Amino acid sequence: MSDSATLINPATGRAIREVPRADVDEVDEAIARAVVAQRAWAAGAPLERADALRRFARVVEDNVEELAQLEVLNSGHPIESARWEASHVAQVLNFYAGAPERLSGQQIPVGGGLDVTFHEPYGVVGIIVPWNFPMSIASWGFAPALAAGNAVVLKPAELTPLTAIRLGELAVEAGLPEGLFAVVTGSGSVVGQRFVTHPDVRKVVFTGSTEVGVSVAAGCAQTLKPVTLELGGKSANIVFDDADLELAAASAPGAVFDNAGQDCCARSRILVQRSVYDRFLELLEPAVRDWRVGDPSLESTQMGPLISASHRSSVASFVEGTNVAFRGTAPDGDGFWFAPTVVLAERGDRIAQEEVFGPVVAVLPFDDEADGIRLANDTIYGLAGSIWTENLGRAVRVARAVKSGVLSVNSHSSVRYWTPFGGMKASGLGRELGPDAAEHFTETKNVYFAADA
Ligand code: TXE
Repeated sequence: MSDSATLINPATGRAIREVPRADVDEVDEAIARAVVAQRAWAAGAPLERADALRRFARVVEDNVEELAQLEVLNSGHPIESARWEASHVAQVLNFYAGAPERLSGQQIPVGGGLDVTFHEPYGVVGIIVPWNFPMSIASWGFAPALAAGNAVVLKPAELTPLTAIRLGELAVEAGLPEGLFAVVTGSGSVVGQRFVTHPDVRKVVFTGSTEVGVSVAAGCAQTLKPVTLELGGKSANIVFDDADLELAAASAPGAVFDNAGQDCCARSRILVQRSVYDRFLELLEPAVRDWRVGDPSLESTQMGPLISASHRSSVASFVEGTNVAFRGTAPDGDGFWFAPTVVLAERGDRIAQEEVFGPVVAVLPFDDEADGIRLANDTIYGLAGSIWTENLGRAVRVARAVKSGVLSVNSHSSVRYWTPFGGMKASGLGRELGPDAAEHFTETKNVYFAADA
């Protein structure tokens, strides 16, 4: 028998709904149904899978507003961001709806016959999702996994399951076979862990903290189960003295405070060349003070609350004892509010090394190009980063030298569904999205046909 968890609206602190917490037997039942559904799904023509995913995309498009409102309620995302996230899910589905007919193998020259390769689906894929971008991160896994002929069991984060639950219903409404895409709510240590240990889950995709990611990978190693990990970050926003400083400063708050800093790609370290350090801070201050924090249901809001009371305490603990340069504003009262905060940091400080996952940015000076690169690489992470310079040669050199999976020059872009995304070092293993993602949900089979038998 499953028990339930109470969901809280982070903007008000009030309870909104009870959601079941599955036990191991219920997880096993979902996996058993997925095994059956997957066989029929993979046996169908590629066009059938493509059409089904296009229908799923259309149903999501028709329900963007409902999904967005659910995310505002459950996660405190500003409504405009939530609408973008829901539309993004439809776009990801549409993009990978093109994959079933493009999963071509190879024909390799051999003597005495014919040699061909097939991209075989794994079977059932387990996807474990965090609370920061509940819908979009889920779709990065389930869309390409389904396109490649797999079934999916998806575990949303305990705090934010509402949009995932609704996506599971919309999949059935769109005509996807019953059991093919199952959303199983519950705790990480029960549901997530069962994906890791169950022999019929043949691949795991995990997004979350580096600590849990390492334990998921260790568990998957026991059964030689491939795993994709999207983990933490401490990404650098590197501002050189030849940059367009006005533009760099104006865009810096959005690069770290979007989603209240609860973003694995948040540019949570701003590294500024010493010769323009003071000028940059002068320009940054009004941009931070103007960052609009408040009611997430308003279209003018740029940043909502943090996800929970305990996460707010954790974020606050990072700021204690630091040198705060200036702060933005946040509402008082109920809800897990935290004002955008700019800290002047030294190399080696905890605030310059660890992922805060909140609206806190550390600013550090550097001397020259080599020093800037050294500082950018001076954390265990390597997910994203931005480079601000008007010097093309420098942009090329620095982009090649910074050890991050995703970099952006004179902008802060990180995720486009048609380009690869993922981290180096402690930020992860494997890549999601981009042109090859469906193939990552397959195993290559090589078959030799003897012609002279
Ligand atoms: O992550 P967890 P939490 C970082 C961020 C944040 C911290 C904690 O710093 O403050 O992690 O967040 C499931 N086996 N990031 O506690 O615990 C869990 O139920 C299998 C950064 O939410 O890693 C949830 O669905 N699954 C990151 C998911 O794993 C398990 C995004 C993530 O939970 C499990 C999120 C287990 N033993 C957090 N234990 C980013 N950078 O994007 C938990 N889970």
